[in-house]
Amino acid sequence: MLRQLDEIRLDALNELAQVDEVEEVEAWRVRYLGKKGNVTRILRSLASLPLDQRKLVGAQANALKEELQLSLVDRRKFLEETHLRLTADRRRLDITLPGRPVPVGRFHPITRSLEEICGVFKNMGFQVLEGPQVEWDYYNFEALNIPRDHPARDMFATLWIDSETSGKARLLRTHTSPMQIRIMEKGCLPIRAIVPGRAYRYEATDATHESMFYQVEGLAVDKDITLADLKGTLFEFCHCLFGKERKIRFRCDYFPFVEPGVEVAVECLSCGGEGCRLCGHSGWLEILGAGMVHPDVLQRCGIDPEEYTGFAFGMGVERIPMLRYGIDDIRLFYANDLRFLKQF
Ligand code: FA5
Repeated sequence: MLRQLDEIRLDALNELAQVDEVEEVEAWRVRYLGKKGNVTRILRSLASLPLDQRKLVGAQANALKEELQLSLVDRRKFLEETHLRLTADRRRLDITLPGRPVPVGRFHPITRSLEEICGVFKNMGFQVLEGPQVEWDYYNFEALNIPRDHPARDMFATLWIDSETSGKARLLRTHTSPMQIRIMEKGCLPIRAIVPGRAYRYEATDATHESMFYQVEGLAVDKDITLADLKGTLFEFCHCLFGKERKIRFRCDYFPFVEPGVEVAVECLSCGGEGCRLCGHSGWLEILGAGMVHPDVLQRCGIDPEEYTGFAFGMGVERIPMLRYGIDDIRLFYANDLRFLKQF
C-alpha cells in the first residue's frame, strides 16, 4: 500500500503540473481528493489493515493528502495570476477614461421632514415612539371621548376594516392620537413623547388633503402642566422650523379629547399672507390641532386628573415642507415624479 501511495503521488503531481486551465484544477481535485478520489479511497480502507500497518500507511496517506492540498492551492493561484496577466496584456486599460457616474439616491422630503421634526422635539426631551396603523375603534375613537354616534366621528372620514357596528371594529387609524391612550395606559409618569406615523382618511384629495398622510403626535403629562407650556413648546417648534420672523396663529378649536382645544396655523409662504390656492385664500395654513388632555381621557387611562395634567398635539407633516419651500400641492409628494423629488 505504501508503494501504491508513492505511485499516486507521482501521478497526481505530474498531472497537476500539466493542468493549465483553472477549471481543470477542480477535476483533478475530485480525482485525487474527492469523496471517491484515490487518496480518500486509501484513507477509507485503513480500518481493514492490521494495527502496525494502519499507523504507517495512515501517516503517509495523511501526509500525501496535505501535500496534494497545498500543491492544489499553489497551482490554482499560479493559473489565476497568469490568466489575469494575460488578460491585462491583451486588453490594455485606459485609466485616464473618466468613470461612469453612479446615481446617488436621497431621502424622500417627507422622511427628511420627519427626522427634522423629531430632532426638534428630542432636543426638548421628548422620546420617539411608534404605534399600529391598523387600530381598534376603542383607541381611535371611544377612549378619546368619541363614542359611536358622536357627531365628531364625522371629522374623521374613516376607512373601516370591520363593520363599524361590530362590537370590536378595526380601522385604519385616522390620526396618531390613539397613541395618547396606548402611552398613558402604560402608567409610566411623567410622559414626554412624540409619535410619528401614517394616518388615513376616506376623503377627496385636494391641494392640502391626501387620503394617506403623516402626522406627529405629541403628549406631555406631568404635575402642573398648563396651556402656557403647550403654547411655549409649539412656538419654540415653529421658530426652529420656520424662523422667528414667520407669523404664527394660535386660536381656539374643538376636539372632544382636549379641553380647551386649539389650532395652530402658519402664515402662508406662497403668498406671504395675501391669499392663494395653497392657503385656500386665507393667508394661513393650519398645521396642527392641540389642547389640554381632557380629564375624562386621563381618568380612563388610570391617571388622576386632580394630580396630573397634560397637553397633546397632532401635526400634519406634509404641511411643514409645503410651508417652508412654497410647495402648492400635497399630491406632489406621493406622485413619485423624480423631477420634483430630486429638488430636495
Ligand atoms: C387631528 O387629527 C387631531 N388628532 C389633532 C389633535 C391631536 C388635536 C392632539 C388635539 C390633541 P386634524 O384632523 O385637524 O386633528 O388634523 C391635524 C393636522 O393633520 C391638520 O392640521 C393637518 O395639518 C393634518 N391633516 C389632517 N387631515 C389631512 C389630510 N387629509 N391630508 C393632509 N394633512 C392632513
